[in-house]
Amino acid sequence: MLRSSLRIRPRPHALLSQTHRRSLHDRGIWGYEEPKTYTLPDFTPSELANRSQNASLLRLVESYRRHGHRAALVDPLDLAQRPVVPALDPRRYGLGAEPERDEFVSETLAETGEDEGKKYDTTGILDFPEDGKGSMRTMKEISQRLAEVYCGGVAYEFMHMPSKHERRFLETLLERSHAEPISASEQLENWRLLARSEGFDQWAAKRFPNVKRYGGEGAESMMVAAAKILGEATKGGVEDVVIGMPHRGRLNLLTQLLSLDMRLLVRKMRGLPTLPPSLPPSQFTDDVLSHLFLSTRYTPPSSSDSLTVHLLPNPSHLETVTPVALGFARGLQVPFGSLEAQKSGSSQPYELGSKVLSLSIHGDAAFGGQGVVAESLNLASLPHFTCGGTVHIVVNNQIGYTTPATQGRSSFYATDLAKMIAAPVLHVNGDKVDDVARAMKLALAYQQKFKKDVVIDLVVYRRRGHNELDEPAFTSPVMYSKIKDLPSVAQLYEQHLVSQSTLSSSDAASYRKSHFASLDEALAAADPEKFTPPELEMPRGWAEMRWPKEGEWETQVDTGYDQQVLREIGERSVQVPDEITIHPRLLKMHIRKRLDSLKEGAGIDFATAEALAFGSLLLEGNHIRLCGQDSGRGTFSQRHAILADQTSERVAVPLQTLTSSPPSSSSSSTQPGTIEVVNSPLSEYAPLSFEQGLAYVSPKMLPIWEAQFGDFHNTAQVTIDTYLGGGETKWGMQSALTLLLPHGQDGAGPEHSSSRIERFLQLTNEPLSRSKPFVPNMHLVNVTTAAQYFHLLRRQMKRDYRKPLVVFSPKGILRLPAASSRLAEMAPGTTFQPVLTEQVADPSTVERVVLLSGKMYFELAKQRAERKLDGQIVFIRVEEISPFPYKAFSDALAPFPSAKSIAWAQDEPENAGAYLFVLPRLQQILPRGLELEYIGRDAMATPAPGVKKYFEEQRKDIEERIFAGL
Ligand SMILES: Cc1ncc(C[n+]2csc(CCOP(=O)(O)OP(=O)(O)O)c2C)c(N)n1
Repeated sequence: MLRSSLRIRPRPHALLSQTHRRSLHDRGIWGYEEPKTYTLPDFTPSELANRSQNASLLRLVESYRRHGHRAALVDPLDLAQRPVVPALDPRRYGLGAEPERDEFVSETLAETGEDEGKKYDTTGILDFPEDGKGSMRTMKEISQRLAEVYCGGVAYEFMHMPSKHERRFLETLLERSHAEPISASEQLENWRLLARSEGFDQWAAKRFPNVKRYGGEGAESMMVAAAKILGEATKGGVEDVVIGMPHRGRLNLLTQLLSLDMRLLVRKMRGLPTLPPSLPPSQFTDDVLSHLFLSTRYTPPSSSDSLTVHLLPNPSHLETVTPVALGFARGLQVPFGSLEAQKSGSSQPYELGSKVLSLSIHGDAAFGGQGVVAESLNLASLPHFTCGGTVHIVVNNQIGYTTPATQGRSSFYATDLAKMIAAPVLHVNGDKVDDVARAMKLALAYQQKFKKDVVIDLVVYRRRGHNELDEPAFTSPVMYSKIKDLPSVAQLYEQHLVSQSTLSSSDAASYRKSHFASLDEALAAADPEKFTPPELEMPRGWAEMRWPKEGEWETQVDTGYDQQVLREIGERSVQVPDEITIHPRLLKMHIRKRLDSLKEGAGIDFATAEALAFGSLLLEGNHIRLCGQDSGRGTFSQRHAILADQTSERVAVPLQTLTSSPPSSSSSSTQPGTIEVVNSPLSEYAPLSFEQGLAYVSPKMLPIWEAQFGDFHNTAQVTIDTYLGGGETKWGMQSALTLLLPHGQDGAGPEHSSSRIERFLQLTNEPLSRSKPFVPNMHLVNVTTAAQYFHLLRRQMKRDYRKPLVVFSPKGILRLPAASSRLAEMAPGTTFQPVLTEQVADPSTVERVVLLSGKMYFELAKQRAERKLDGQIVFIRVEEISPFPYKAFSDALAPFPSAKSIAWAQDEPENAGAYLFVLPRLQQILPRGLELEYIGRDAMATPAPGVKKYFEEQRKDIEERIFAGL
């Protein structure tokens, strides 16, 4: 029965209005995705009347929708006792004899004891397939239909969703389509996929018995699930699918569904590299078998359309790839998809999630156990993070390594976490292949309609141990005795197709045989004599980039910019739109100050320098995304990149106007890029990883992630280690990801004083010896002037290669006049300087040279003046700590051969900061006969003392030691 097409406009749902409320960014702000409202046909008056007349029947039906999943047959092992679900007993609703509570068992429908002929009007309550019988149905028919739909091979959890429209969309769709026939050709294709996946694992076990590959055996239906999503996505006009997935079945998916060259896989299995020989092992160390990745075109069987699949590289750390893939999926769309849509003159606004699909595959133990999953789910509908809905597939083999689900999570279902974003969850029995395909179709239909996340709990099992060399029966004997006797899903499906004459046993056998032979052929073809790994595919502009040469880092690029245009950029960065009335104090402390400094061409502070760098980069066609907690205003109230109207809270990002109307003084013909300024949720791991994903999309993208205070980056340590630090060498993927980590001792205590410079220094690939040439994996800087910051940001995009940059960024000197710069220091011909030294009238009077880094310089310079020691002691600042600027340092030291002592000063403890890194390096360039003295805090268990008294005592001590004896 069809529902009326009457359209009602619902009042905005509480969640949606909350979204409006919590979003500082509104319409017109680049990257802002407006929350949508949906209307679906309401019930007709006669349907409404019947719903109230047959309220008991309605309660029964609603109970199935709410509780049916608990009685469904979704576990192929059927290990857990399915509970008796009294809520599914019609008698509880007066629809039969008196309830006998213990009697009801959900899978065998209870006799109602009622007159079997009695019929109920199901109008507006339950849909039946078109069978000509109309809406009057017996309780038996009704119960049977409900049990078929809600307690079969797919179980649905959707009644927790706050939107009535979304619930009704799903309910209508699943009730109509739950038994939709699957065509014989699709069934055959699905069987071939299962057979290939199973065959691949058997082949690998035979040919490479000692290689751990985390096979897909027991979870082969993941292949069907993925293929169905890709097939439906292709039909729906999706152009790119971004996949983040872990180890399990990854190789099966890569080689048996996607077109990863089997010869690459064989090389990996033989322990050989798969990166091309043009990337030398001195720089590119490659990665393990289970981290293979690809970008490829995919054409579904019997389709002429295709799409691009990006299966992203992953580290072993489970779920780290999840937010990275989300960032990649958004990056393809904002700005690139949106800009393409604008260019093509499309009248339709670009809708996230329609052309690019995010597909996230998880293990059951990791999904519930890894906190980053919760962080990532939290990004799903946030205005500047959403990528238009992710389809999640939890490959639920009911065990994590050796840990059974009962010890791995507190929740009932492996997927319960997804309810935090009220996503619908479909639990599917992995052994029921047709149900898997139907569930995936439904999931994609939901994502495409609402552009929101949906979760598939694909319940399967793991036929072998965690890896192929493990014995699972050591720890899970009952589970594994059951699995031992279970035919594989490929075998079960084969039997099913043979029984319905879709497939013959002989055809099945010959398909398997020829598949095995084709794998052997690939093995032979992968002979290192015959096969060399091809060059990496470089999508979206990366081909314009190159690999830097060893030692090239020492040459600085001209990062200066036309001063007149910079002035205009600066003015535009504080131009308030007419419709916005900002806070009056901002006018004085921020806008006027900035305008004055621009006019004078001096006193440019850090925030202004940053705005100038951003604006100039935009005008050169780069896209910028600045993301961090409270980054719009800036933790230190220094940035004010987002201005809020004092009455409506509407906001403006003044720099954004450069995109549509460049300054009049700019003669550049380049189409300016976009800027997205994002206040992130209060987490680091997922947002930083998200920016890392974005950074991989294009070399035109400058994603900047900012920590509230530097210390907090360490909750995202996994991504820093495995992507930022090691990504390029493992996968040959460059990125310009830039971290701003406010750093500095100012008495704020153990956790607001340090960005753990020492840890980043340990992450660099910098050799200990100066004479060993290398290509740095990242740049680590601690800048002390606004101009230096300007040049650094620009350097990120001015080179024809990309490198991650970590800025131990200033806090206390953001507005310090001594740290400000002249506009002329940013003019054409100027560059970043890795070392800053001081001009001394007569270098021969200098007795002591103190090398240091960061804001401490300004305090010491002040002290020196007060102590009247100018000319006796000189400070040399290292601005780029790694790669260590040997040459610039030697040049800076050269004028002071008569100095009697050289010290390294730092306000961090001895075991922290840059000391242990610079020591062996400075020793290579110090003037003969001089030892490097250490002046700083003693080694400590924390980065800074917790109380002011100690802090001051230590500060004073350092100061005294620096000037002692002069
Ligand atoms: C962050 C992290 N912790 C621990 C591990 C070690 N480990 C590898 S696989 C695995 C079990 C994963 O179980 P599940 O998520 O269910 O996936 P499955 O292997 O069962 O498919 C563990 C604990 C890891 N890889 N990453």
